[in-house]
Amino acid sequence: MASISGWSLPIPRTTSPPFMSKTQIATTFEQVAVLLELDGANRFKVIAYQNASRALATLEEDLLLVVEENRITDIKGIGKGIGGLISEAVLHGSWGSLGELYDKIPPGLIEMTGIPSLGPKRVRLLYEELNIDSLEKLKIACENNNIASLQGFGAKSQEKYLEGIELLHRYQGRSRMDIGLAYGHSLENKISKIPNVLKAQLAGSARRMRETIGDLDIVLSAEIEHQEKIINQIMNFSGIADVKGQGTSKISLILESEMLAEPIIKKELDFGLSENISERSLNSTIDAQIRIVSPEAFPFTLAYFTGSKEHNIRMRQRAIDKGLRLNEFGLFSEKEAGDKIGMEAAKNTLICNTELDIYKNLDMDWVAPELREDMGEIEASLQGLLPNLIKIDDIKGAFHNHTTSSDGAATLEEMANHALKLGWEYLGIADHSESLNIGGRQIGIPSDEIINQSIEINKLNEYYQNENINFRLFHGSECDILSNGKLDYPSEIRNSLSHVIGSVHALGSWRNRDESTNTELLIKAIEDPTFTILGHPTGRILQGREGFPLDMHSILRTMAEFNEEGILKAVEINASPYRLDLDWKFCKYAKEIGVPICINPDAHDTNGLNDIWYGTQIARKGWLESNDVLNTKSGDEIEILFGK
Ligand code: DGT
Ligand code: CA
Ligand code: ZN
Repeated sequence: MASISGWSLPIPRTTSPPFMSKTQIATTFEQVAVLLELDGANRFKVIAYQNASRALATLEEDLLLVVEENRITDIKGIGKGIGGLISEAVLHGSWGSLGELYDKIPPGLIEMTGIPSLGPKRVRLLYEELNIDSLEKLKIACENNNIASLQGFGAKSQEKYLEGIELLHRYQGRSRMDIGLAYGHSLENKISKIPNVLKAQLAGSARRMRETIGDLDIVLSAEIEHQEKIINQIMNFSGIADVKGQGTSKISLILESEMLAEPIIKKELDFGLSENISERSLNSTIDAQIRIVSPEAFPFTLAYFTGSKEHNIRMRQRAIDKGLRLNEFGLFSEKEAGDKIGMEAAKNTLICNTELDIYKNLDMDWVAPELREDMGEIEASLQGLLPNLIKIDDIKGAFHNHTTSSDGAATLEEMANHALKLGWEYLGIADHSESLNIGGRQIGIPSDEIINQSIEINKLNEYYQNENINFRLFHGSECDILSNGKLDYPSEIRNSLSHVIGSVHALGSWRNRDESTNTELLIKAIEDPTFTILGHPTGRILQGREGFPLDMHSILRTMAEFNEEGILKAVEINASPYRLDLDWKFCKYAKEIGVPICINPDAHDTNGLNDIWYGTQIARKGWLESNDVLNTKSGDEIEILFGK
């Protein structure tokens, strides 16, 4: 969640050790590191807490056992002082003198660190120099041009901060899909295991696979006589930061990362995703609304809270057109219900055992939750024209992935082995191109070194062939689209590769230009004969930064024209949960006009390949079928399409 109204130390919830869990302590230490930096503490002290946090987050052993056996300082990254704190937290549930630090730092400073380009060190400077201790004061200072003159800051920083404040407000209280789903499925899992719970299911935007999730909605069914006991058991779950409300049929909670301590065993999420989550979810919280209903009402309540609101409105209208009324408790005759409302009105509901029955009673096909956005699904359902959505098992490989040759953390071979483990037929390698610099450091592969990667790839491909392994590597490049619309690298190099993913990275000039100039320049890049795939089309980072202005329809139309002539130009759904760019709202259009889509994890390590799952959810949300997606083709088919 983006909104942080000050931090506080966790309070013990159990009556015997361990009073604090690994995740609670790891999260606390992560916060302590930020607080220390805000306090101007010694750099080494800050790093010590960061290291300890990481060490705990990845510790596989039982922490209580480690503490009891006095082995805590044996763990790499944990020294004597911090080791003592850990023992105290685990054995006694207290935190030494950390409370003083928590009290000392103004909450507004913590909130300011939520701005993407503003770290604790700069926040401290702003506080010391200009007494800025809240987002409001920061906004005023930026608007009055008070920051540009500070040493180390400039007019650009002011602009960035203003943008950041706006983003923070817009996303306030929302979580990225990966984090939201991890919480949602964990909670759903835990609730399902409570005795006498008949069904428990995640609803709301999480079930609809939105790219960000406001709050979680969970619907559970149980016979009325068991409901009170079930509520009490939920209230005793670990991982509840706070209780916002508790009634007989609804509880409203704030969850924290302790909720994620147990691995998610849910089948459709069993895609190695939990390994990514632990490092991404530290410090997060999310709200959850849990509703408890009788078994008869369950499908109606589930459908209602799955939404979207817009879809619900259309469904209600459909019911009205058939002389019926639909609410969260039932589907029943309007005439019979008369003035009655809510559960009372639904007393004589048509019996529906599942959501499917609700749609059936309205002469409609069941609509997959992802599609319930009133974007044409009602009409398609009435006409029997809903798409047969792509599934994760349809995916046979991916084209945009990095290795240690640019900014990846895994070698070519490690990446290939992970792809094999996923059951893929191929893996496209697309490291960054020559021009890409980050902070003055060259990230991309220089022109004269790309041949080395080719040799290595050919060698591996020969090996796969000799061993009769149905797997191959495609040697591509994530080639920078320069600010003038030209592609990086000399054309001979691009020509020698199997595929060229054109991506904009130096967003600066693109963000400062108008939509039509950007569109024109991007089209110029797409028109280059070596260009194959448009990578992360807008450059957006969810909850981090907006993409650059672009007429996406026009871009897609240009690509469609090429495809009509048999020249492959595909657009990427970047599957990283930080990006999910192309936005799902454009997928249906791309498909309708005949632009192939590829789902690309943009993996920078082996686990990153698992992100393909998120991209596939977004593809489903965008109405895509297996046939619309390039990575459902076989290795042989891709080879022909790439012409290499
Ligand atoms: P979120 O939480 O902002 O990511 O988005 P949702 O879609 O989960 O929305 P939320 O949590 O406010 O409500 C869950 C569902 O409940 C929503 O998708 C549809 C249903 N709902 C909520 N308010 C209304 C309403 O005023 N009218 C109708 N028809 N449905 C509603
Ligand atoms: Ca919600
Ligand atoms: Zn990129």
